[in-house]
Amino acid sequence: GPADSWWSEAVVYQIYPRSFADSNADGIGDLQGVVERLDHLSRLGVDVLWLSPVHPSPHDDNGYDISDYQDIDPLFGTLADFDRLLEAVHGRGMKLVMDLVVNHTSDEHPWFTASRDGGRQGSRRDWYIWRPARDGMEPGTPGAEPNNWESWFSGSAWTYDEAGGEYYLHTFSRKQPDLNWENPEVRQAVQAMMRWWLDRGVDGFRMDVINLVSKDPALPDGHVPEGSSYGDGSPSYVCGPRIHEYLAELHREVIAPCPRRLLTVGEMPGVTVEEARLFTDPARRELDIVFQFEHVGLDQGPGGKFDVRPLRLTDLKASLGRWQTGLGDTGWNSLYWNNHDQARVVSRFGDDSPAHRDRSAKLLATVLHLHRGTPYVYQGEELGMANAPFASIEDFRDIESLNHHRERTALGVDEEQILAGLRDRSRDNARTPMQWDATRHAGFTTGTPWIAVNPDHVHVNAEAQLADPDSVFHHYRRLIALRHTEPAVTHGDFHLLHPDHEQLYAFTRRDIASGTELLVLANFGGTDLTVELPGGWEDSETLIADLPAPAPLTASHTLRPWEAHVHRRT
Ligand code: TEU
Ligand code: CA
Repeated sequence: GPADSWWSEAVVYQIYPRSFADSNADGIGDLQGVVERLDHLSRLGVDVLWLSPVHPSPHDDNGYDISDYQDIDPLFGTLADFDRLLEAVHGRGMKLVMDLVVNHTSDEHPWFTASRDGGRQGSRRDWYIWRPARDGMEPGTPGAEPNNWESWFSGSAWTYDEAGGEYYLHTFSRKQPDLNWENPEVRQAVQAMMRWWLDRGVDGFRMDVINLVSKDPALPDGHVPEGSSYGDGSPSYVCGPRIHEYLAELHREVIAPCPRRLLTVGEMPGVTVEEARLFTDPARRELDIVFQFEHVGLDQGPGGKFDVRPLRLTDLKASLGRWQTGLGDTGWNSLYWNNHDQARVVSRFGDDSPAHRDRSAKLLATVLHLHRGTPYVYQGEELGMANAPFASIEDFRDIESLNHHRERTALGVDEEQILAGLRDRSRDNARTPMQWDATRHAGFTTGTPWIAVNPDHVHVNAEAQLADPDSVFHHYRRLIALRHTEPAVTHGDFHLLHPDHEQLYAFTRRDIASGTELLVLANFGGTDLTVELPGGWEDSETLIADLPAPAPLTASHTLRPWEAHVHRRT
């Protein structure tokens, strides 16, 4: 089962190369920069590096629009640089997982140009999803799109191509046309490309929006939410009709034949617990782990991701608890707060004010890493990096944010209101440069960074935290080390305590084999909190605490603001 696989005891560190370390002063992070900073990962103790895409790309979506799957973008280096990185990672006893973006390519990928050029007779016409205008409508005119679907990056999900007189589907930007997975040639080309990277020595794949690749070929109109002019196509392609068949095929054709035990992680917006059980059930041989999105959608309203609502702790506990139970005896969870698409968790679920920032960052780490599953640390999270103080729209770079701003502005929405949503939720919050030290551009570059460094780097940076044993960094390091030494962290079952409490996050983990039980207590708030503990924990050992001297446990125990501990009894 999954609890016996190497990755069930592993911690994964995600690098977004553009923002990690720039070795040649062009303002953009690169592979050589990653090589030079591998000590940071070794010190933290992580087992796997997941690298966001580094392939040639027009960078409409920062490399998630790939124009050549089998090369490295000159911005990031060369294939030789990649091989050196892989060797250096392996040399340190770590593994490297690539990002696999195959729901779509760039519109500049030769597969797409071959599909588009020559119109309906194009040589690879059927590699993408082309449709004529809606019946009786003049092609290319407003409302003539084949259906009413909205793109995830605003506007219609269809773009008209004059030459062939048809539209192509793009779930994301118009420069990210969706591949037609119904066509077996497409699937074979993807498989061949994956084998090429495995032959180079990579240890697995994080599969971008992989649960969107199977579309209902009827492509029916979607429901139009109130206040929107577009329909929601997701019921036709989130975990679509052939998704399990496709993933089983990838596993059979590419993953299983590889002599190494690989790691496959499927990024799956909209996936339910029931579907995730199927995807990660080892007996079905589809995927090892999925990234689900339920917990990162709890603090948004019906207006979508920029419709910001406060998080209710009871909702967070109920959601993560349901996933813990749902993937308890079959399947396996990923554990994450952050990645390159999410606002910084200390600003979002914690408190990034000076008084509570470090404590709340540590608490969030403790709570996440003590759940059952494989934890992911996104670059800078281990420093408690926070959201950035974006002053105006000029400070943003992300296509999703810029398109949203343009669309809302055209609808007459107030500028400050749009900016407030972006400041809270823009993906650029995750993409400001890694904060290495207190120097001008945080040690990220000696040139001009492609996106501004967060000014708080003068006190929030890796150099300062390495020197401070009570830092967020060392707290993450201790949590990662605990996972490697305490079997109950990996194998223990999960039991939520006080589910209805609005400020306390508490649970136990019990490992039957070793007879060990862990208790996690976390005060999600800026005030003292007195809690009644279950019996028998008074003499337990404190494994993790965020303060140098936590008070010994008592039946009625007071936690200080944002305080969290882990206890063990046998
Ligand atoms: O993300 C898909 C996804 O589900 C969202 O997180 C999305 O990026 C957006 O935030 C919706 O509001 C993956 C990648 O992680 C993302 O960076 C890419 O932009 C996207 O797919 C397209 O490749
Ligand atoms: Ca560079």
